[in-house]
Amino acid sequence: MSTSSNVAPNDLSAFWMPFTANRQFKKAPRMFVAARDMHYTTSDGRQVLDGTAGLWCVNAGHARPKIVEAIARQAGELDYAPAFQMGHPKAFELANRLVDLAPDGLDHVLFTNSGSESVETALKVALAYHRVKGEGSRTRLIGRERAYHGVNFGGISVGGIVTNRKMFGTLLTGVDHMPHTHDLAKNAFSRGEPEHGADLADELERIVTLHDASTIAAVIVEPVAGSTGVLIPPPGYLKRLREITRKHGILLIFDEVITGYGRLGTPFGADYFGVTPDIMVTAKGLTNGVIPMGAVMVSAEIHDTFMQGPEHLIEFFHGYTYSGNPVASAAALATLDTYKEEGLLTRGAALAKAWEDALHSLKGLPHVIDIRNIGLVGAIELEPIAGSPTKRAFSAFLKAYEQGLLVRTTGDIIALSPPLIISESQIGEIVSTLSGILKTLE
Ligand code: PXG
Repeated sequence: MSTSSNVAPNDLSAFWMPFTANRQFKKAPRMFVAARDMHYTTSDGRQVLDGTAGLWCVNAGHARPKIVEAIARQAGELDYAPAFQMGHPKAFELANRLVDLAPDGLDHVLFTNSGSESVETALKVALAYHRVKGEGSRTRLIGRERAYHGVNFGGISVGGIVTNRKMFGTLLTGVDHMPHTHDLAKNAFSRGEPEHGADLADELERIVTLHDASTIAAVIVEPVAGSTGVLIPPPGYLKRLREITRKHGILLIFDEVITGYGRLGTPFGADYFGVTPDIMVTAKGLTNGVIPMGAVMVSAEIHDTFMQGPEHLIEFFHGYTYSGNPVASAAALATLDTYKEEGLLTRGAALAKAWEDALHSLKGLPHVIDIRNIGLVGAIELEPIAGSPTKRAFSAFLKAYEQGLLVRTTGDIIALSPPLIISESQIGEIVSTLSGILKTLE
């Protein structure tokens, strides 16, 4: 029996952990018991520098007082209000704040509880929008190879990561995929946007020609693909997708679950690339990761299309028990305040050059076949061990953890995305720890 005073319980079997090598973990558990600013504390009392903002979400750093206080206050004042047919002020206030922050043209917000739910919400809005408009033949959804759009059925259908798809049957029908833009042969060790590959956007024209535009509802892409190993689009690629979708009456959805809330040094990826989608999917940094919440921003054109017919009728049959939950809304408002007060949504731009130079100093170390960076995102791609893909990067992850640094790995790629409060000396610390590890990797 474990009690609440047990910081490191020894019976770990009941919790089937997500996206984790469960047996490996439970033999040698890695437990965090506290966190503040840039650091976690482990159950054995060590400090670990957070090189990943948790899972790309703790953009303002850990245990920020304003957010902690807002959650406590809200839970004591109005803990829950029904999400359907009732309201509470903070959800409306938050929606207005998000519309102000989002690129011009995204004027309405639907709330969810995660990135995965935000993706499903966006895909359903897109399908229903065309149907309400009288273009119900537009049912196809176009994603991209290597894309990550969460783990629900719509998201894995438009997603392009085979391990996340192959176990789960036939998925959604009527989905097609564009090629990804990752090209090591041409673009290895690019700083920022890689030079080659903008023409890959024209693959969308080929898909439109194959299926006909009248059958296609939406195209969904991550402005920068994160989970799959930080794949940065070539200059002009996203603009071209915007032109093609607009020309054919297809909605463009940006999945900004990772690129949103300052990760690239701009509030959203849309701002960084100067391309505004019709729908923007967000989560993670919205509440600094503290309380689950997502937000989907849509254009006035989409929203207004639904607002017709008798006024007592529900316009869109979708939503969650916790859409716009009061405590989550309070957490998000305090998070946005923190971002604003500390200039965090643009701090990544000021640090980007130092970050880029630090990461690229690892070029030439053993096994390093590519280094990529944009804003405060980085990736170091390693040559896989022959016959044992992922093992080399995973052992780098384990060594980093032992040496007081948290990184993420996907395949044989080490991904980095520190909280936006990181100092230049902490950037140096990340790189020097990794440098030592890369020199000793098998
Ligand atoms: N879209 C994108 C682009 C994401 O990156 C999701 C949707 C799903 O969000 P939820 O909240 O349902 O997990 C994500 C999530 C990693 C990592 O280390 C990335 C994510 C989640 C966990 C780990 O790359 N992205």
